[in-house]
Amino acid sequence: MDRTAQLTARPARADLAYDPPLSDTSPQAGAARVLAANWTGTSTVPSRSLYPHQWSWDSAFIAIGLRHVSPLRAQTELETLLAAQWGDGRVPHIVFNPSVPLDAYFPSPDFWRSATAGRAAGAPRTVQTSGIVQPPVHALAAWLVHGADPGLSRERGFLARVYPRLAAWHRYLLHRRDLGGGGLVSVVHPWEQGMDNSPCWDAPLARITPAPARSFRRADLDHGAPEDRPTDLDYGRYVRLAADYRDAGYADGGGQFAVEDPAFNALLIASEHALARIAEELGAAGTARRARAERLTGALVERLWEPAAGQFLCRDLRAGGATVRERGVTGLIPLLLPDLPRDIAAALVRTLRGPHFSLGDRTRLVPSHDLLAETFDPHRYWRGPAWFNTSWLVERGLRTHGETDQADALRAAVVELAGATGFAEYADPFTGEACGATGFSWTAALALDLHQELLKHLAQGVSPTGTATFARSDEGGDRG
Ligand code: 9WN
Repeated sequence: MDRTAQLTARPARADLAYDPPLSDTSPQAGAARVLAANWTGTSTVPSRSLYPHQWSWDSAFIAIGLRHVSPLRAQTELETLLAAQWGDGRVPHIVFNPSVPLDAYFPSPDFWRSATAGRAAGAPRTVQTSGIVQPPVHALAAWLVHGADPGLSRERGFLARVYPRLAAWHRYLLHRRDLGGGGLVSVVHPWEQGMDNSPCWDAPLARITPAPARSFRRADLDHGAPEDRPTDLDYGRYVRLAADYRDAGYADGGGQFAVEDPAFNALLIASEHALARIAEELGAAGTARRARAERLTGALVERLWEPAAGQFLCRDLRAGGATVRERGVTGLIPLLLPDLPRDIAAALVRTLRGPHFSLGDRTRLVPSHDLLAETFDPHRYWRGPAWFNTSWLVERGLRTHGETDQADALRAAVVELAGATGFAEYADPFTGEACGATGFSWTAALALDLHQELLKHLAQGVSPTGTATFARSDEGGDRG
């Protein structure tokens, strides 16, 4: 916590641990203000303009930063999301706010029709949601949020309440989404993986017949420049895939799109390790979860590691398990796993610094796609620009593997550029110019988190190499 700001703060609102005065113009104060402005009372919108509901992986990243501002709000953020969990265990990618007009975001609740189309899968009756999912960052977030104020967490029974839901969520992924039968989870829509318009989806999407453009109205173009957003053709395919899934009652296994993705699976493994810690905190054993996380790490390496590329690549199950040759940032995210074989971690660091991502040379934040690819575009959604959540994950990975100088430089870039861009949704990877929405919640949250890490290390007079967020299974991990 920024003690100076705390001392000079206005009398704090009850649930705020960090409530800087308006006169404070530091980036940390700016980040806290973004999180306050985007707070709805029970959760945080990613962006007031572009994304006016609650998003799943956004909420996990937001909670990781929000814990420094208000541990209570951070707990509530995750609890609100998990309250919309389906009976089959899936955590929906959007939880809709009923007071937001239907035309503010597409696809809206009347497209997903969760309560009716999702009945067999156990969709909730009282809240409307989408029917697809997003990466499982939640158990990791819950563990970090607990560590920010263990007293409050225990008093409220936070972990005891979220643990069964998180366990059911992982069970859904592991049992219903192992579509390739090799132990890894598949995504059935590009929106599930979170990097929606990545060139990694071009080949798997190419065989999908797009829904006709006149059958839907995009709301994103009311707020974003068309040349930065996915094309109408891509949108037509997103809509077709989502509509087919809905019309099949959100049953898994039959769809035309099924991809094993490195980041999605790595985040599941990190969260499985976190669930082991949560279990232990609650007095149970974490051994089986750790063993599962190790098995999953083995499967990730066996199925998605590509030695010649020096990174992980996606596998397209509907093309007979063919490797997708595009190099997305997704293939670097497994660096966050502490138990990754040493030679693989070293190769990932080389790739990150090499010509394809050029970190520390041509780029300061990690680009979302291979700079050398024909498909690279520095401004279009997930086809090249840098997002702050992926840079945060890579920073955590670099630190975990003892790459302290690289991690320090990336941390400085995240903190500085988040503030300088007005907490932009993403940035031009070469110039750092703001792109997309500003006042974007996870940008503010994760910049705040890295700033807190920096303060903590300065206070300790050391720059530790790595147990902060992603600890080895035999280490203690972050307790706040
Ligand atoms: C579809 C909310 C979400 C993020 C995704 C990002 C974008 C939505 C969209 O916004 O996706 O879910 O309409 O483009 O790609 O990662 O969770 O911030």
